[in-house]
Amino acid sequence: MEKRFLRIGIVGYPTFGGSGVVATELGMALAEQGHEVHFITYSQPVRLKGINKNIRFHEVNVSDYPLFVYPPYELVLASKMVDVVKYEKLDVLHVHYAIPHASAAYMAKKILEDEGIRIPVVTTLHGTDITLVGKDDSFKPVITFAINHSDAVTAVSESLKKDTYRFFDIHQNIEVVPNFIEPAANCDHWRQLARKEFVTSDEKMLVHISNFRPVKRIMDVLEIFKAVQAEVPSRLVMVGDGPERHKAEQWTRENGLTSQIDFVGNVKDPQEILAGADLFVLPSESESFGLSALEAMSMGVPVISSNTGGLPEVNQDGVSGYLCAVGDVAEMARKSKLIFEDWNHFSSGARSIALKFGIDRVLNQYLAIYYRVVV
Ligand code: GMT
Repeated sequence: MEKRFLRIGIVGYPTFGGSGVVATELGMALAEQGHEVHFITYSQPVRLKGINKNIRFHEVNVSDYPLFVYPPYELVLASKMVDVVKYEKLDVLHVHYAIPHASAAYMAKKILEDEGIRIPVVTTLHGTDITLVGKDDSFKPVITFAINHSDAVTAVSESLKKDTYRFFDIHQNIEVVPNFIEPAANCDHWRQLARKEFVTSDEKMLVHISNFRPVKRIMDVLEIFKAVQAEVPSRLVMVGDGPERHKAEQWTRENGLTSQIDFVGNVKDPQEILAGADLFVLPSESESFGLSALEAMSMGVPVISSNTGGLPEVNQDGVSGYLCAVGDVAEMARKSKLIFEDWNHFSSGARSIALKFGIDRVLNQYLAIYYRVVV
């Protein structure tokens, strides 16, 4: 049977975080294939680029009223979903990150049901919605309910799927649909440009990208770099922003490393920087997938990471880099140097693993789920 083009609502965080990046890249790829995509969120997604007549953006505006100590975003979001589903005649809502998107979608679905409109909801779990925030008891009943009442549930790794069953009372089937990348083109050109900006020809370039939250252990990144640069001429580029940035910058000054560590803030297209890197460093406390590591690998950049959560499903020990125990900074520094000694092996290993996470396969997996729930 010929599959028709769908009208898909995508709800997510419009920020630099992995879940927002995945939601946006997925929406853009679906639109490219001819589906009509409606992004519903509080601001224009940062990764949204180019012009495509199949893409619409619906902003969720929460008005300020003195009574609202906590503005009711979830309610306004649910109302916006009702409006967009009804008037844009959506076939399916795909919500990324359980909190509060899955519960808002449930409410929208019930309101629409009262009006005789059926809208299936697909929920994608990304990580901290389960591993950090979701298992907080104050969220638990709502998240459990919203997951159990979604029409389909996906998780970005086997590890996250297991965690979800472990932390919540879920009687829904969870399908693993991994994160993906658009294979990078013209890496050599970008590599030259990035290296010219950040390093000299005899220096190694290390890169870390994150939201600088405690879970990312950015102080470990700095300690690893301190040990590496004592033996190998090198520089570190810290991409992103967040609560631990100030502490990290202070540490850098106190350790006399300001001329070797650059804090560049949030960057719209991190692959332009990654292209120049010799090593990507991700020592997280917990990581459901590690999209930034995959982005690095797609540029042929080896990864030194912790062995937590979904990271072993992305970074393969001895092939695309090395995995070490959380907090074992000395071992991560030692293995970083091993990677430099056999860089071509790790670079091509990284690139070939990344190719297995190409967007096409994942797009088909999501589309199969949409067609199944749309009926
Ligand atoms: O990295 C973050 O903390 C942001 C967070 C998010 O929701 O944007 O990332 C989570 O989702 C990403 C996309 O699926 C995953 O690649 C990250 O591993 C995951 N973060 C954590 O589990 C800490």
